[in-house]
Amino acid sequence: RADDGYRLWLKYDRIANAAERQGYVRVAQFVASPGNTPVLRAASAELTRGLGGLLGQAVPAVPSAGSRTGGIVLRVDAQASAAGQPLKAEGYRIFSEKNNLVITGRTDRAVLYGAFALLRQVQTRQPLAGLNLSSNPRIDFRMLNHWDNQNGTVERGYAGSSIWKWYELPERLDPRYTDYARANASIGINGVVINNVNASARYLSAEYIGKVAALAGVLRPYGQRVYLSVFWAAPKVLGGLATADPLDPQVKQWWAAKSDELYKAIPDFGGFLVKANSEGEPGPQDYGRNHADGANMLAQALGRHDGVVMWRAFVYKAGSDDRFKQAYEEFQPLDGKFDPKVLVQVKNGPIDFMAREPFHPLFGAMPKTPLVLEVQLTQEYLGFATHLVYLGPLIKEVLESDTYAKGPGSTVARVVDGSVDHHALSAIAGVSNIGSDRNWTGHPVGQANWYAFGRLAWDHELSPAAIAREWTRMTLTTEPAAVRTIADMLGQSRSIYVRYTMPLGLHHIMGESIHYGPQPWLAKAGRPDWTAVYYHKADSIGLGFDRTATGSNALALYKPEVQKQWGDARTCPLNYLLWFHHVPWTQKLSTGRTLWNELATRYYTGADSVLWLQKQWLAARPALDPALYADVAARLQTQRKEALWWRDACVLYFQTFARQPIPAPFAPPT
Ligand code: GCW
Repeated sequence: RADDGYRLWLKYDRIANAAERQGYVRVAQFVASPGNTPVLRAASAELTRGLGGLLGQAVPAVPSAGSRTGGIVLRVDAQASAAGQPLKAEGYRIFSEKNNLVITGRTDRAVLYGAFALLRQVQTRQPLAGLNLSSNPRIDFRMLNHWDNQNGTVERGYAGSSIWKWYELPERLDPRYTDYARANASIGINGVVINNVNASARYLSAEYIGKVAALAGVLRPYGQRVYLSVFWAAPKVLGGLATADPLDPQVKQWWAAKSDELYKAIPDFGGFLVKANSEGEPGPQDYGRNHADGANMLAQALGRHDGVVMWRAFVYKAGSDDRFKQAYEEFQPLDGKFDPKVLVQVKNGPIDFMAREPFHPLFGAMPKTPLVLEVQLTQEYLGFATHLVYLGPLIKEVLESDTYAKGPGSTVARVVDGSVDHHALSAIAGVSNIGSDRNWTGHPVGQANWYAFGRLAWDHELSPAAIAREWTRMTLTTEPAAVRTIADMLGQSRSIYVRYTMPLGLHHIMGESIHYGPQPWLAKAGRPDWTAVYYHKADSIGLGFDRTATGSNALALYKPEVQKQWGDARTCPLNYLLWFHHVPWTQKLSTGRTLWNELATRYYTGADSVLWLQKQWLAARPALDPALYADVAARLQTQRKEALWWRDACVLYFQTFARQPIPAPFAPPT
């Protein structure tokens, strides 16, 4: 049967090789589980289903192993430890005991994660016998943020409409919700913000709280809590109050009552995500208050309930000389002023989810505040669902960036996981790329971005290349040569995209509003920060945004070690060059080419690399499902067409400033 992609990486098709299958059968003859909680029942159901499929024979669930051996035992053990260290609440361990494989952890959720780890082991054809492995999540709140609207559309979504069917809830629970929850659990995601940060107040109405509660009921057995994005002015819109001032007693009272109502319906409700005073959304500044006043009021409204407030730092306004600095200027001075239940959620870069950005200068600059790293999985600036772009390397690049906040090694990952500043809370969020498309993500390889996010959120030490191989084997094929070919495509794909769209540190030169395709010529009065010319600053001398002391001086927001890396145009890594420097067209770069020649070379070789992607995909064809092969092959054709569009638009536009010929061997024949 043709693979329609619906099962994602949770494919439990029978292992073709009989000897290989037999090897697993010997150690996976039954699943013994007390099954006394919904989470444990989910874990044992997944194992019997998964192993049953992979081994091609029933793997029964039993309440306890008794004297049986050769099976899998699920065990919640408050004392569970690994290598002499107590496991974290969600950490698991798998080990052999009396010829059984025990999956253990301190909570039933830990056992659920262990169950998926064991299945992954089989799906990627690793041995089970004698297995001894353990894993703790490094970050506590591993969140998916949906930008889904109440009317079923998804902001910046390219995979159909929202999977949430509000008009059917709470009565009908689409079976898809369960498959969604399984997919999330399999990669360790434990929190879901179900609605867009550009939020409708309606989600806080009694009617919708009932619907959200029904969804929470589906996600709970899979270890996920539900959170809501809230509309700041809800007390006015829903409550009929005259104000939404966070210091107003009636406003406080309204939010406290709303929290009580939410927790009554959803006892494990996770909390609130807030976009305030950003891109036209209302917020505390409308009343002369600051972000901390707003966030703290909500935190206090949560009161005794076990929830948190994630307050977004994605703010910028017209009239600044450099948007790069704005979030820092508004938030950094508030460090130390936030309630302990507040986390500040910061995008990976200072502008907006570009294909490559320097890390956001707030990381490392707010030691008293737990910061959430927000990355975008949906490919708003990365080719929607038509360009093959694997985001593992992008996310890893950010996580590995060294802020030098407390000396070398103070990476963004360690700021976020709380280890640099010893925070009690830690969180990471991915803006979801899924929708109602049969295969969830539109582009089949978009699934890898959902997958990689979860895996890195759990353990930021994992390598994106290993994750790419793992995903490929679970999702596409286990044939070794094809796995290598595809993992190689995935590994290169983001660099290729950068080369033909925004090489050398160019940024924000995409099409207006829709953010699709190139529009480097975009200029307009009023909101220069919504144009392209504001960011690339091309002129007869050169190209790029001077953010050193001779320019906006945004570079000064970083620690001196970072400034040293990026501060000198002669030594700045080329990937970041035009982020920080206005470079003469004729300047010789470390590659030996002038800026103009290097720019043109990158656009041309980048666009031609799509031909390489196509060749690789063709080489893997015999190992792939035909329908899936054809789907990606067709999308690659679109990608090639659009890579040429980017190349020609940008090279020809910048040529009007550089006034130089396109270098050989790329120059079109005359
Ligand atoms: O990247 C921009 C998007 C907006 C989005 C905003 C944000 C949800 O273009 O669509 O709004 O960021 O992150 O708030």
